[in-house]
Amino acid sequence: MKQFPKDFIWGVAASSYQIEGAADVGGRGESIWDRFSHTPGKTFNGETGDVACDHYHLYENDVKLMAELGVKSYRFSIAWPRILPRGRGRVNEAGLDFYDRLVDKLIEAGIDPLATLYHWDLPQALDDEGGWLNRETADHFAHYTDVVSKRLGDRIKMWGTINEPICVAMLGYFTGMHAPGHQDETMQEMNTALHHLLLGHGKAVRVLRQNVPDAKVGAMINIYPIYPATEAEEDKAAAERFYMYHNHWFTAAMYTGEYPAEGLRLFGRATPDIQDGDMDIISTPTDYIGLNYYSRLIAAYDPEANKPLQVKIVKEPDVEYTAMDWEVFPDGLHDVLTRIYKEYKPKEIIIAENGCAVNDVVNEDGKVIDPQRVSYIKRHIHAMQKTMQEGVPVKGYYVWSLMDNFEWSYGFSKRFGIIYVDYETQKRIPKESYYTYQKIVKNNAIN
Ligand code: IFM
Repeated sequence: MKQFPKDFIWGVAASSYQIEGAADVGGRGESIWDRFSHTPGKTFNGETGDVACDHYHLYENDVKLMAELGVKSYRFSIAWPRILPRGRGRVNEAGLDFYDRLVDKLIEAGIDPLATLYHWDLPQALDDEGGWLNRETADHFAHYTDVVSKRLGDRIKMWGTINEPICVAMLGYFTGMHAPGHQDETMQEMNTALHHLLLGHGKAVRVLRQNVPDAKVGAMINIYPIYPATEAEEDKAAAERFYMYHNHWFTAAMYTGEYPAEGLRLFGRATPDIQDGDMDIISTPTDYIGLNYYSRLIAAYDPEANKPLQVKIVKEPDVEYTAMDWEVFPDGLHDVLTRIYKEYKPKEIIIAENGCAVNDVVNEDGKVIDPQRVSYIKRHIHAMQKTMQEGVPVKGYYVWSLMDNFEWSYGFSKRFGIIYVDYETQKRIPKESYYTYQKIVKNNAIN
């Protein structure tokens, strides 16, 4: 048995659009994901988050399951259009009331809330004014943060500003796979959206400092270790270029107040409009960095690939993949954590997401046995522990996800939960991985 520190935070994570449902309930406004998922051809089978796990109505039961699991913390996100149906202006009290009830239930159950403010459900009304391409969205985000933190800051002491900005920007403004579905090959939109997201992050940190001085504040970045496909110099350089854009872009901006010079040079005209003072705002000090880790990437130089990165992602044959077709590579967690810590020395790190999709089925006994997920979670916790023993300050670990949910453009076809959800009946069935994690949490140790 390898023990964890007494105050180690074990948690589970989920996000508003992926689980809440109740899309038209309690005065919630339309989000870009409502619009996108209702557009034919955008999601698997045209599935939407209209109902999802109906967590909006079933949250008490879900908190009970978390309490039985024994976790100390629940990372959820707040749906901006529930609070400000048009993104700014009128505040919807019923939306705040929902999170009030949820937070009270969590605290009653001894579970600390960690609220993420932006997990992708931008109010549609703001997208109509340009969304993240519009600099003012960063100010609206700060205002929304003000409203939410004034109401909930007496009980929520851990906040995350934005989740996975690279996904918002790359999938939302370059590949078009996510809302709002833009496909700008020049990458200008992607870089502009990223800059405004980061600006929103910095402004939100400042608001949170004012409203909840005793809170811990950070952002959630999805990180990939990126390895070259071969030892050839051009593959090594391609891997570094991709690493620079996937990881350094954020960590450098947040910790040094500068985007990587190499990135700015490469992107040339497709760089954002950085105004005086922006980088100071973006690098407002935080208390922790949330890192989401799932897999590694292997990169090769490809002169035909989109400029300026010119990178092709290659796959290792004959190794283990998840139902997302993501390689299982626990050592990558160790490698990337070590590198980020060495380069930026964040005060505290939390693994804000880690988990895997499996094609789970309910067996004849009504159980869900998911050995691949059990093994995935255990191997990643081992890798994290090894990194901690080498001196990297990881303070918490959150399984993605509490329960199966709406996996964005994949709809409900990918199951990431440690609790199975029968979407017809809304019945929850804790999987084998739930009981494995329960033991790890209870023992505060892994064997
Ligand atoms: O479901 C997503 C989550 O919303 C953000 N991080 C990755 C998860 C799995 O794809």
